[in-house]
Amino acid sequence: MFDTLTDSFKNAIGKIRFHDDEKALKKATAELKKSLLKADVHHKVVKDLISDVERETKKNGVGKETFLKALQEKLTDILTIEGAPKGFTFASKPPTVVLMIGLQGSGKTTTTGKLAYFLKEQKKKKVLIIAADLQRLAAVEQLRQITEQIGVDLVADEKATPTQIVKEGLEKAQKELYDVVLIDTAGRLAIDEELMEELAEVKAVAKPDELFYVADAMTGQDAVRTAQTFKEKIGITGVILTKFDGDAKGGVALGLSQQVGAPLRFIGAGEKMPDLEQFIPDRIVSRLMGAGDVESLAEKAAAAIDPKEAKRMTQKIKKGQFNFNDFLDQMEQMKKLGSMKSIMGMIPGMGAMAKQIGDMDLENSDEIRMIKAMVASMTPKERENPDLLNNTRKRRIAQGAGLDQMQVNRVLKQFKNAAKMAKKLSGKGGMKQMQDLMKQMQGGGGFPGMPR
Ligand SMILES: Nc1nc2c(ncn2[C@@H]2O[C@H](COP(=O)(O)OP(=O)(O)O)[C@@H](O)[C@H]2O)c(=O)[nH]1
Ligand SMILES: [Mg+2]
Repeated sequence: MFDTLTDSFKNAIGKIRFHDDEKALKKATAELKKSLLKADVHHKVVKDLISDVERETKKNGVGKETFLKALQEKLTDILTIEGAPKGFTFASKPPTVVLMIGLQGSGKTTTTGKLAYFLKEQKKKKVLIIAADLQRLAAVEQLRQITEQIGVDLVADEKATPTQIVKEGLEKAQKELYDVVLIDTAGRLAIDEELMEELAEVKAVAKPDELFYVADAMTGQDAVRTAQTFKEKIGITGVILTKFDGDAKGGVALGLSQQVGAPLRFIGAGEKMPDLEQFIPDRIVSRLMGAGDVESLAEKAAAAIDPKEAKRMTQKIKKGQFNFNDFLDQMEQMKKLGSMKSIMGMIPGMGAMAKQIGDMDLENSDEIRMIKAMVASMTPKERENPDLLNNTRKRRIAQGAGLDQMQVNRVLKQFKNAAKMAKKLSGKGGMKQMQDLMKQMQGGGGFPGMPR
């Protein structure tokens, strides 16, 4: 995420020389301007940003430090709407009611699921979803599948009207003490009066604490314009930008809050449930300036990883007892953190590696699939103790997994090496070794286990 933008900032920063004069500053801002426009940031936002950064830098004496400070301040300024909450905030009296609105196909239903997943897994909340899109029969079915997958309750009734189902859902939420209620609504291909009336009625009944406008990032500046219209006609408290993974440029995210006058609150970057990230201005600025976003990463990890379990695992690794069952458990935990690329992007200095990894899919890489097939063909004892695997057993496993014996040998060797490496890293001086390893990987050579 934000690759193009981060690169633009890095380039511009690199253009400021140590013996600084206004010429160097001009060169840097010209570079920044060019690349921001190329990334699709709105021209007014760019003009405003450049002139403010120039003025502030000059005021404090031209130099790399002053330039960076001015840029950081201005970016935070652009992304921040005064008085707007940082991250998701809960109503003082539960349930917190959230209305999801937007055009058809923008990603409302998917994002409703993602948001529910985020609130359940990261915030440990009891979440109820109301299906108030009764335009299309398939819409309710889609939501039913999503809620089953993530284990969240759903209120739906194909024969009710949107306001009826919302009333019914809210009553249930009151009675059964839900923390959050998310309401998925119908969209249209374009803005029309009938839709606006329906949404206004639903809004009157739901009395939402949050009104999220869901916008498709791939529609560029159109996303901004429709958000403006919905803000005028219905009123919104925030925007969620979806399909950010398909928008290579990413500049819309930078100008959106200022242009719409409502904060960008979340970004969706993928079709899976964990692919939703909070948009918190200072953290995003930190990432744009190449400093990573350790806070978000720590939050995600803390929510996904059970500390007791983590301790048990570390002990096993230290004793060299890491086995196939542990491996599968770890894979499950990793999945909750989201895509590998988004995780890497949050670690300072790892942006370049994130790019290399591309969209490596933890679940579906060839290696992982082979290991899963092999584990499925093992007896419980073999899963617990990889050392049991002699040639006879390996042959049986290869057959069961539909692999040849060379493949099985290769995977076993990799697994043992990985366990050895983990044991080493968990000991003293492990962090330093880890850094060396990362450096090696960044200097070409690829990432071990990466699909070729
Ligand atoms: N790649 C990608 N696809 C998404 C994202 N969000 C939604 N989609 C896809 O966009 C399509 C429309 O989404 P849906 O939630 O049904 O839109 P709705 O009509 O607004 O409810 C579906 O195929 C989703 O899988 C995203 O962040 N990234
Ligand atoms: Mg929908």
